[in-house]
Amino acid sequence: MSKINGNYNFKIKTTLIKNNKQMKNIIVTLVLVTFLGFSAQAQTKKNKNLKYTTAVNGNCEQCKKRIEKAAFSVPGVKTANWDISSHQLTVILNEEKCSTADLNKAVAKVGHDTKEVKATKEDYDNLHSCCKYERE
Ligand SMILES: [Cu+2]
Repeated sequence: MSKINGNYNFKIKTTLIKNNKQMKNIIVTLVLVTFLGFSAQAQTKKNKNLKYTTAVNGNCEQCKKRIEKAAFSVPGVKTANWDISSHQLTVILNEEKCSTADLNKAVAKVGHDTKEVKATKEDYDNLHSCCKYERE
C-alpha cells in the first residue's frame, strides 16, 4: 500500500512540476509580448523635442549663419547651433513635423556636407570662395 501511495505521490509531483513549467512558459511569453508591444509603441511614438547632433562641414561665421538658417528653414526645427571649431550641428526638432533626414537634406542643399548627406557639386560651387571648405 505504501509503495502504491509513493508512486501516486510521485505522479502528482511530476504533474505539478510540468504545470509549473508550463506556467513559467506562459508568463515568459506574456512578458515578452508586453515588452515587444511597448517597444513597438516607443518606435512609432514621435518625439516633439528630439535633440539631434551631426557633423556638418564648414569654415567660418558666414558658414555658421548659412547652416543655421538652413536648419531653421525646416519646419519643426526649434533650435539650431553650429559650432565652428567642432563642426557639430545640434538641433532640437519636432519629429511630428520633420525628420532628421529633412534637416540633413536642407543643410546639404545650401552647400554644406553633413555626415549623412553630401552636397551636390553645384550646390558646393555656389558657396562664397572663403566658405569652400575642404571636402572629405
Ligand atoms: Cu564660411
